[in-house]
Amino acid sequence: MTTKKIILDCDPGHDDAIAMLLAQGNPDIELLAVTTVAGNQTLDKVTRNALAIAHIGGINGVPFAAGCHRPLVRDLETAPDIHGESGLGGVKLPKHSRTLDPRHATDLIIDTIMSHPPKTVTLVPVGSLTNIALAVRKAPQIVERVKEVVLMGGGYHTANRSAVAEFNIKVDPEAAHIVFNEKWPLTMVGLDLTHQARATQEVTEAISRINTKASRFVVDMLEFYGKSYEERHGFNCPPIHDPCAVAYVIDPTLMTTQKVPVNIELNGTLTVGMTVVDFRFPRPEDCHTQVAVKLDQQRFWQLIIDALSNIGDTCD
Ligand SMILES: [Ca+2]
Repeated sequence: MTTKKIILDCDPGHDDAIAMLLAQGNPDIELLAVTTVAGNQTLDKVTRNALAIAHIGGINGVPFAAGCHRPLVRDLETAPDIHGESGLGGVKLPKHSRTLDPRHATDLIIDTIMSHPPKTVTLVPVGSLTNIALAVRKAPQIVERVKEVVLMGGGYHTANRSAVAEFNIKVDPEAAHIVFNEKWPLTMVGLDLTHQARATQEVTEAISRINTKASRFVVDMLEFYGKSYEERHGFNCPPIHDPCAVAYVIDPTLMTTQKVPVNIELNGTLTVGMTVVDFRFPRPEDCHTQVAVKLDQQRFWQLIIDALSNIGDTCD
């Protein structure tokens, strides 16, 4: 299998952390850059968390850059109810001496895409789409240049931040509108898919048996995150959203998809941030968006477990 080159744009976040570790531990992924955006917590917190996860996962030689500290138009909304005040509640972050790339995330994204051959870099946003929207406005040539965009966000029947909107899209719908309306191939790995990726007791036990610093860190995260999800949403096993987008890049056969138009509601009185998915026939032939529908759960969790096993013990 050819290596898949990705840029991970994230807001760690428990599930973001697992997405980073999956990208690091999977041999088919080449992580080119990690960029952060305010979302689950403020930019300083999610950026600090990203660097700490890099340390735990032994992610070396990969530039990390901080991006936007707030959405394009709206005030910043964070998710302490799910991720805690630190953005990574339930774990103690290790001390390390890692530093950020001096560039703004949008510049790192643009430079990375433009310095690689056309159609070789996949953008994987798993937070709000602010950085990606700004990057595409600053350098529209990246649209033709990327291989595809595979994002975690939205949902066609399922929502979590309002009755009809998912968090990543709801907090910066204007950015999402920009990203979904550019003509690059875009896969929406939304809540309908990610709610099939539940960290069951069996999964947690399998991760626990790996017994490395990274796996113990994941188990501790899952305990906190699981409790948050139970209290906030009544789930007994929490959905692990963000790694699903990375998993799709690794192996698209893990999911079934449907090629359908998707757009973002900006003006509804009840529906701002809704990903409006048009399943009607006939489907337009030039449709550049698709939505993930069904997950092969067993193979998905095996990817996570294998990646964590591959990482081994990396930090002090
Ligand atoms: Ca995220």
